[in-house]
Amino acid sequence: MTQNDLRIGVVGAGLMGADHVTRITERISGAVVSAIVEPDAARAESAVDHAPGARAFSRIEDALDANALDAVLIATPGRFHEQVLLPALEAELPILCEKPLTPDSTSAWRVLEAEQRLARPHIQVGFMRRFDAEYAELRALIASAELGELVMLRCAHRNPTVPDTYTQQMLISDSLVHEFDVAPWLAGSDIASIEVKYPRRNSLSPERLREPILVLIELENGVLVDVEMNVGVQFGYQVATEAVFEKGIARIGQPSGMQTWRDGRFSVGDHMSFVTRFARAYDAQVQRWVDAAGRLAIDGPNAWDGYKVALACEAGVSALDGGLVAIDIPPRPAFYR
Ligand code: ISE
Repeated sequence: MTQNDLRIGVVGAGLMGADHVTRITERISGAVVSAIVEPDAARAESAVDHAPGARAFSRIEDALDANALDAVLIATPGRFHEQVLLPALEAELPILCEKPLTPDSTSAWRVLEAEQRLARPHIQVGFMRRFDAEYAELRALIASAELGELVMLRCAHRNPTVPDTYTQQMLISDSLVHEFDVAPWLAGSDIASIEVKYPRRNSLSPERLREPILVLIELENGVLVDVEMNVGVQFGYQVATEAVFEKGIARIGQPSGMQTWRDGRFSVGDHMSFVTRFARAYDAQVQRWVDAAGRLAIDGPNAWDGYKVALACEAGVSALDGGLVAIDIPPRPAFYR
């Protein structure tokens, strides 16, 4: 640790929190994990083992009172975000908040109100796909209009399995939440409406889930986005997009691991989890957030983006019951321009 390192408090030491602790300790420059905020003692202890010198706290308030951190990375489940965001904003600390900002638009709005009491935005939301090199390349291609206008995005979002805690609504609020951020970011237009269709159910999925689902997202500029949201594919983790232009097609997210020829077969390595599929994107996201903190700025999706996604999630959850659900986005506060 050097004297100028940003002292990060990681809140939540589950799968993503633990992954961020290792990332910051081993791969991020200019930062150190100085505090772990985690009520589960075993998890906290294991996270501290990977972050030499870090102190464990069970509440964010205690870490703040002890002056144990300069910045906060929130990796708890979304329903606990607001209770960490509000004190962290009050302390005027840089914040990287894993998606979703909060689970619903009313609480997200409260967070926006609290943030607007400060001189500038402090919250960056963890939509890591924006930091994936292929997504960035596709966005540049769309903006260049080299292949004409974008007309459609055809997306596949596939998980091998999901944990027992995963509910039907989480198809939208935990998984599709990423497409609600990244599709408008790629296409340069907000979401106008959402519709959900049900193909034949995967009989191998847990009984509580009616999936896969096919989601149709219409953007304000007329681009139509379809997403196969499929969380029981067993074979691997895939997030792929095909962009259909007026005079060309572009594809990203295809398997890109080792190619093997053996026993009369050709195969390509693929991922089993978002932790490896997006590892480089997570690294880039955290590094850019750390670097931006030094300039008193953020460098990625802000809380207003998080709010718009919260509106889309609400509409998406209601579209699970059938019909097309329109979204009404209020005017963007000047603070976020
Ligand atoms: C998980 O929480 C993520 O954020 C992953 O990116 C997504 O693919 C998965 O479906 C979610 O459960």
